[in-house]
Amino acid sequence: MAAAAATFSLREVLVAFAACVSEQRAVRVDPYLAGWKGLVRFLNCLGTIFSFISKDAVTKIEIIENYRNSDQREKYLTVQSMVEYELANGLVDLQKRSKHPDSGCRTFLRLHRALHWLQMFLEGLRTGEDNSKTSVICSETYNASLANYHPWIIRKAAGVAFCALPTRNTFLETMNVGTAEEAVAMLGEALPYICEVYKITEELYAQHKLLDLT
Ligand code: 1Q0
Repeated sequence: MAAAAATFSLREVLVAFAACVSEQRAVRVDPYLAGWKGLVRFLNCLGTIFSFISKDAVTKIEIIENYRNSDQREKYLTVQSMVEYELANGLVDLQKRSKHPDSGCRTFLRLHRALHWLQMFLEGLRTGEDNSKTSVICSETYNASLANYHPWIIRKAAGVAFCALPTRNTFLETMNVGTAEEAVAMLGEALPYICEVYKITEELYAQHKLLDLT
C-alpha cells in the first residue's frame, strides 16, 4: 500500500468534513464530496474485495458532482439549497423511483446513511480494545445501520468483504498517521465534525420527510 497516499487521504478526510458546516449551519456539498473521495481512496488501499463498495460510492459522488458542474451548480452549493431547489421544482420522486431516479436528494441520502455507519464504525475503532477485530466492529456497526437498507445479496457480499479487514491495531497503523495512539487521537478529532454534518443533514431530511426516498 502506498503510505503517502493513505496519509494524504486521511488528513484530507478530516479537513474536508471540518470544512462542511457553514456559519449558518448549512452543509457544503463540495467538501462533503471531497471527504467521501478521501474515504474511497482509503478503501481502495484495503484491497480489490472492497471495489464493489467503492464503485457504488464513486457513482453516487459523480451524480452529485455532475449537478455541481451543471448550469444549476449554485442550487447545489449546500444540502439545504439542493433540497429547497429540487422540492420546489418537482425534481424528487417522493413515492417511488420514476421520473427522477437520480435526484440529488435521493443520491445524497445514500451517502448520508453511509455516513451514519462511518460515524459508528470510527467510534467503535476509537474505543475498541487493542486486540479487537476490525471485521467485528465493522459488521456490528453495518448491521445496526446501513444493512437495514440493503437487500440480502449486498449484505452477504459486504459480510464476506469485512472478513478481509485486518486487526484493529494493524488497521490503525494502516492509516499512517503515526502510532495506533496517534491514529486514535486523530479519530477523536475527526468524529465531532462528522457527527455534526450527520446531525444537521438528518434534521433537514426529517423536516422535509425525505428520509425514506427509494
Ligand atoms: C473499512 C471497511 C469499509 C466497509 C464499508 C461498509 C459499507 C458497506 C456498504 C456496502 C455497499 C454495497 C454496494 C451497493 C450498495 C447500494 O445498493 C446502496 C444503495 O444505493 P441504491 O442506488 O441501490 O439505492 N448504496 C449505498 O448504500 C451507499 C454505500 C456507500 C458506502 C461507502 C463506503 C465507503 C467506505 C469508506 C472506508 C472507510 C474507512 C474508514 C477509515 C477511515 C478513517 C478516517
